[in-house]
Amino acid sequence: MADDSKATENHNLTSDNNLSSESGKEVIDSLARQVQESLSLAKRHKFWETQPVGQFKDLGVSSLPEGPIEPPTPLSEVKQEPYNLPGPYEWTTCDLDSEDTCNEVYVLLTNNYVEDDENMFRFNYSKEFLRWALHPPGYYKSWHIGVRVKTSKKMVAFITGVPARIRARDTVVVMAEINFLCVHKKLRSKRLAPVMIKEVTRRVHLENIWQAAYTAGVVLPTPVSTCQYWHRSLNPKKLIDVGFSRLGPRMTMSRTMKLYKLPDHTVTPGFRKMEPHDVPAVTRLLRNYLKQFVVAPDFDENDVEHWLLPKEGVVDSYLVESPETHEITDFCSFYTLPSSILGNQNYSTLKAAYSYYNVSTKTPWIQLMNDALIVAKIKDFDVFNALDVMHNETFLKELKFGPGDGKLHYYLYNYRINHVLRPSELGLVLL
Ligand code: MYA
Repeated sequence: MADDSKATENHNLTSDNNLSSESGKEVIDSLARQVQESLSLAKRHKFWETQPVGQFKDLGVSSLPEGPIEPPTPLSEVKQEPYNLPGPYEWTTCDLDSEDTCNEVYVLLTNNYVEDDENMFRFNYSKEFLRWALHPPGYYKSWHIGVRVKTSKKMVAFITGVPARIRARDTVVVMAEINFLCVHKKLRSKRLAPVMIKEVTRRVHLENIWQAAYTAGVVLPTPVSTCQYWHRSLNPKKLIDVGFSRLGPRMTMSRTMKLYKLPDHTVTPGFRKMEPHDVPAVTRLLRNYLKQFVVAPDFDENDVEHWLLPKEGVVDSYLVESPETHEITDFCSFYTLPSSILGNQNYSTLKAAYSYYNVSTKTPWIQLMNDALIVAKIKDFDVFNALDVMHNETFLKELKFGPGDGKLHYYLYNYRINHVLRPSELGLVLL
């Protein structure tokens, strides 16, 4: 946007100038045009400009109606054949239940998925996690899409969708949650990503679904909200040793370790692990809590069973059962997402817990989430991460989380929300 206004300034400058000769004016006009073009080109999104997503030029234009940007096309008009890939590559539908396929996906992501800005850490989703993330109720295998080299069959790219009911204000919309877009490092910048996005879109359309939700670290047209990660050290010595955090000014290692020390046991009476028989009560608690956010999942009992029942090494959930009434009053959960530590002599993995869905009705937020930190510490996590979504801001600073440097942008495909949302208006966490 800043570039555009600069270009306009340049243009005005030339047309207001009293130039003596017409040819001089033409030269300057053409120069101005070139400057304008190059400045706006730098900000152009050749692919995203063609897609039904909020465009930067429409930011703040609240006269456009909220809801779908374009209507569904008749299913018979949806392209029946896959998009063309460049010659050496072919599509493959991935069966994550197959140990071999799951392993191929795991290896691709482990070596090529998201890194931090300084390339010190790379997400290392486990195979169990991938199976969980990609097999929710009603999933479509056809939405788990790989790209292979035709000759060697090596998997070199991946993208996935899973179905979800997501509420935007008063409307529940069936959407695809798109995740795990990855192109092998050696094949970057060849415009493979747009083909993959078009192909997953086509396969989503074939199921008569026309909207999607996704998050990314990069700015694209146009975020519905921009959130920030906060980090709570659980093992500060390791975090400092591997360069994840730095020793604060006037801090020694022993003072830092003391600062982040946590009790050995949780403190809330009735705090315990969630069990299968808790699914109905947790669903009620969570549905009631999520009502207040502008964008949030519409979870039913099947969703809660899948996404929130504890799964070893994947997702942990705890709740507070009132010792007197046996009512379930509070809930907290986190998922396990380690990162590979790139090029460190002493450590290869950072064990990170990511705050998932939390609800406080009786236990104060700080006490509830401190208990979550205590169980994460007991389970040997090095760091507990949380976005500033939902009510998380009420405990982040007090519980000694520090702000991270990266931003996470939330997007909706083919769905317009008129105002950019504050993170606290978001009730959605994507993996
Ligand atoms: S976010 C995680 C993304 N993955 C990584 O960051 C892993 C490491 N990076 C890579 O593997 C590659 O750099 C990727 C791009 C694959 C990301 N989301 O092929 P290219 C646009 C959307 O030459 P490459 C996640 O998984 C870019 O702006 N678009 O680039 C959610 C440019 O378009 P334009 C992205 O670097 C994914 C074009 O791609 C992203 O080789 C949600 C360049 O293509 C990104 N993260 O490959 C996907 N990064 O010219 C959208 C770059 O217009 C889903 N680009 O600027 C949309 C909904 C679809 C379903 C709809 C159903 C109705």
